[in-house]
Amino acid sequence: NKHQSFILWFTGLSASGKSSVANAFARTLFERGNQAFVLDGDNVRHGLNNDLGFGEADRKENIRRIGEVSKLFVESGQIVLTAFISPYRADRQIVRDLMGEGEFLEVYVKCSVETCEKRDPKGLYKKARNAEIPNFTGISAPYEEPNYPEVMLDTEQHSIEQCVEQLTAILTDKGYI
Ligand code: GGZ
Repeated sequence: NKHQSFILWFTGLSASGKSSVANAFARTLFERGNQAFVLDGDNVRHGLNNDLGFGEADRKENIRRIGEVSKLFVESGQIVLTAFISPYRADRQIVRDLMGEGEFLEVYVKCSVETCEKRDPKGLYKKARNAEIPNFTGISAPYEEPNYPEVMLDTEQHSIEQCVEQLTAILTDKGYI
């Protein structure tokens, strides 16, 4: 393979399926004998970044730190899967620029606000509509779609399993796995 270690940077709305696809794909990688590690809100926002909120500046800092930590993991030989909304193009570009050529793959987990709001697994969209949560992505804060993601997965049209199959096929085709 061309690349032993790299970042798969999942981006998309809350409830789009980023963590589900990332975790399912990490299991696939593990079964194939690859070293993979998932960074998401559960292990980063509750720990390293528990001083950060959801204003624009804090989201930028959230992504900056996640980028730096991911780079360290890549240096240690892992395939890193990150699952954060990362709503700003410029912030994702900063992480891309931090990495070597071909070491950053942007995975756009595409799903409309309408569908994410229908799923609403944690009731956050409802709270955002009631203004109980300010700056909620897709409702009262922006989400900037990637212009040229390396991979696009549509969780509105496809199941998590189908998305994992697509991702496996694309990364195999590109020579990453
Ligand atoms: C968006 C929020 C917000 C606001 C809390 N806006 O579905 P979840 O719950 O588990 O994922 C969301 C998570 C977003 O954190 P990220 O670190 O991925 O965001 S970013 O990359 O923009 O920094 C959601 C919850 O935190 N959450 N408040 N206002 N999502």
